Amino acid sequence: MKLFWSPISPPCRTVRLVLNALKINVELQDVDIMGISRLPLELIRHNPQHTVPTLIDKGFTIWDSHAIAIYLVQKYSSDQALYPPEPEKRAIVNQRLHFDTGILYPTLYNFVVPILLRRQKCINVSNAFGVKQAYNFVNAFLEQSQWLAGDQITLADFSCITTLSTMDYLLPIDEKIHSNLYKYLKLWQDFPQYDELNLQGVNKLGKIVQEKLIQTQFQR
Ligand SMILES: N[C@@H](CCC(=O)N[C@@H](CS)C(=O)NCC(=O)O)C(=O)O
Repeated sequence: MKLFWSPISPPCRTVRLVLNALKINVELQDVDIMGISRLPLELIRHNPQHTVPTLIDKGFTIWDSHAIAIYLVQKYSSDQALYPPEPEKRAIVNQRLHFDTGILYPTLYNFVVPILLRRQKCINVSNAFGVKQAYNFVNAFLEQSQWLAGDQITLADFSCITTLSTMDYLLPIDEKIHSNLYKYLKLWQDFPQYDELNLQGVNKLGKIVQEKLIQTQFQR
């Protein structure tokens, strides 16, 4: 099994967390998503969108972190707890997965990409507001339970944590305003290999964003 990935990409870190939770070994191929070196031909050939994460498993190719995560649990896990089969429980997990695709990740993307690729010189107020609004939503999801879709960890958590922790690096979550969310991020710190599989990539992307902001401040 081969994964095209990048440590700075939140959806790639989600897939690494899921692979690790399911104890699946994978060959990793690092892709330069900042566009300095060329994309691997194998990725271009298999995924017309050229995005990471992309997984190739014995000739079967699948991309999009949410689709990959569901595939891995359904194909390789005897325990379906990460993606519970009961319709109501699964519906909640699905809602959170779509929330990540449709709201959380695009909010982070809109915040970061203009700084990384379009020479935006400072943090845009409306993009920062979007991040705070996303924090409000997730804080409300966590009113009833410690994990995002109930009392047990599910794929909903694996998907949203990588986006949320990246946002937290850039706009730190205020314990007084978003206390549930603040506790939720702390909860993850005990997760096996969380630092290696997620936080190292969060720090890497965070530092690149900070350096870009400093560089562009001094450019005309
Ligand atoms: N919804 C997708 C997002 C994938 C995505 O946008 N990946 C970015 C990196 S975070 C990428 O490959 N960007 C390079 C490109 O679009 O060419 C997922 O969850 O996997």
